[in-house]
Order: sequence, then C-alpha cells, then structure tokens
Amino acid sequence: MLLSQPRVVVLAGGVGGSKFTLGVRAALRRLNAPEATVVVNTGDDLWLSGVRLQPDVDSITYALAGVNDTERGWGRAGDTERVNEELQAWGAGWPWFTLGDLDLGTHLARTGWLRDGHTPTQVLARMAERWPLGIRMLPMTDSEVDTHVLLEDGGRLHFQEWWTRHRAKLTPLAFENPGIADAAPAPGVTDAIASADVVLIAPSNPVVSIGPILAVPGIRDAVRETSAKVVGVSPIIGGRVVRGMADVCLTAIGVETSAAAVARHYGARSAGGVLDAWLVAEEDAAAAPEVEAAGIPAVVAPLWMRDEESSAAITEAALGA
Ligand code: FO1
Repeated sequence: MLLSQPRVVVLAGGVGGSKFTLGVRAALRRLNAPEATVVVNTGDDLWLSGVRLQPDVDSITYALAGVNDTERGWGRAGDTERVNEELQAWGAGWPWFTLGDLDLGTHLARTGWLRDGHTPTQVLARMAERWPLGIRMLPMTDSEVDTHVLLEDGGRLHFQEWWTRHRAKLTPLAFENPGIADAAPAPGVTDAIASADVVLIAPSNPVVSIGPILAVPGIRDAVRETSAKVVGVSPIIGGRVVRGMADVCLTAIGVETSAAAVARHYGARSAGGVLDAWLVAEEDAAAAPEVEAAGIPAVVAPLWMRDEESSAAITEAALGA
C-alpha cells in the first residue's frame, strides 16, 4: 500500500545513487511528502593535492543542483581544466585524475571549512545552502574511512587509484575501510533511520558504496531495528551491472553478479539481513522466485534510470512494495 506522505531515508553512493536520488525527490514532491534524508557513502573520499575530495557527496549534490556533468557522471557540467593542467605541470596530484576548475572550487571551500574545525556534516550542510537541493544530505560518518583495495600481489591501492587509473583491471582480493571500526554514524543518521517510514537502498555498488555505509558501527543495527520498511533496488539489470565496476567488486567478495545473489548478500531482515523487499528489474523477473526463496518479497519493476521520470517511477514502485 502506498503511504501518503512517507518519511524516506535513502542509503546511496556514486552515479547510481545520484540518479536514484533525483527520482526520490521527484516522487516525494508529487506526494507533498517531507524531503528525504540521503545518507551518503564517504568511503570514496580522498586527499589529493592538499584538498579533500568527496566524490559521492559531490556527485549527488551536483545532480540535485542540476550542475552535474551527465555524460561523465561526475564533476561539473561545462567545467574547464586550467588549474588541473598547472597541477600536472607541477607533477602534483595524479596524472590520471582530473580536477575540474569549478569542482576544485568545491574542494577548496570544503577543505577550508574542515581546516577551520567544522565537521564533514557541518560542511555538507553549509554546501547544501547554496542550492535548493530538496533533499537533506548526511555523510555516513564524520570520520575519514577511505576505501583501500587489497591486490593479489599483496599490494594495496586507494579505491580511486584502482578505479580511475587501472579501471578495475587489477584483480581485487578484498576491500577495506581502515578505521571504520572506530567510526560513528554522523549526527542525525541513526535518528533519521529510526523515525523513517521507508528506508531505500539505492541501486548503488553493494560493495564499495552501500557496503561502507552499513559497515559504520551502528548503521546496520539501526536499519535492522527500524520500524520502517527497508526496500532495496537491484543494481543488476539483465544479469549485468549498469555501469561502473560492481561486478568486479562482487566477485571479490564471492557474490555472483545477479539480482538474486545481491539480494541474498543484503539478506532478509527476518533472517538477520537488512531487506524487507527487493526491487528486481523486469529483465531479471525469472530471479524473483529465488529472491523470495531467501525470504525477501520481490517486486518486479522497470529499473532503467533513463531520466528523472523513470527514476521517480522506481521510487513509487518501492513505496508500493
Ligand atoms: N573518475 C574518473 O574515471 N576519472 C577521473 O579523473 C575522475 C575525477 C574525479 C574528480 C572528482 C570527483 O568527485 C570524481 C572524479 N571521478 C573521476 C569519479 C570517481 O572516481 C568515481 O567514479 C566515484 O568515486 C565512484 O563512485
């Protein structure tokens, strides 16, 4: 049954998270429901050339503000690279990693506020004042818990180097978030989950986007204990990842790239996991019985996020689940 004005919390990261969040905002506006709270993965974050980058926070912020580069899926639309060229000439930063001029303005502002003693939560709230985002954004934690990739040869890379330099071609053995065991949920995160009517798990990378959020001590328990319905959206369509490297990440943790396997990875809340329902793409309808066999009610729906409208329809299907 569709709740009339649900309080919604979304767990999200990456490009999938930003497209999904646009749809959540549109769907909730139609219902005159309160603004959703989006708990954003900060495991992709890094220090580079003296500034703090928060790729998932920025991708979602830019998308909600309508200033994102929709082609690349990250950075600002129409950005230039003059400062980046100068950084490269100095041999600063990473030669394979582009920092756009407008994007650098964000990183400089953020780093300045962090250096002034503000927490990442406070910095994000300040950044959100610039644009009417229509969404309350919270980082998953105020601690720095970047993601490292452990490799077959014993090496260890920052996730951003593994992804942007090596395009996920170096086989990962595991993903780690050093320091996460000592991290706490950012202020407001567990309260939002506890008082929600619906918690949505975005079709983001289950390993390096949703994984770190649920690994912050206290967040998985909050999701398990909330009276809200917890509905996940499959990031797999037609047995494949839509974009990015989730297939490589899933293989590394021993999970098959299929809608049913990812549902089992999250698990039924009734069996110690986090899901009360799982949205399966029409292309994967045959996987629904397998999902249900794991104790997770499956809802088959169109899951391609072509535009805001198709993305909003996914939220509507999730709210009806
Ligand atoms: N992705 C790339 O593939 N190449 C880049 O040079 C790059 C730069 C970059 C700068 C700022 C930022 O916020 C994101 C950036 N990304 C870049 C995207 C990012 O590496 C990942 O796609 C996300 O972290 C995955 O969610």
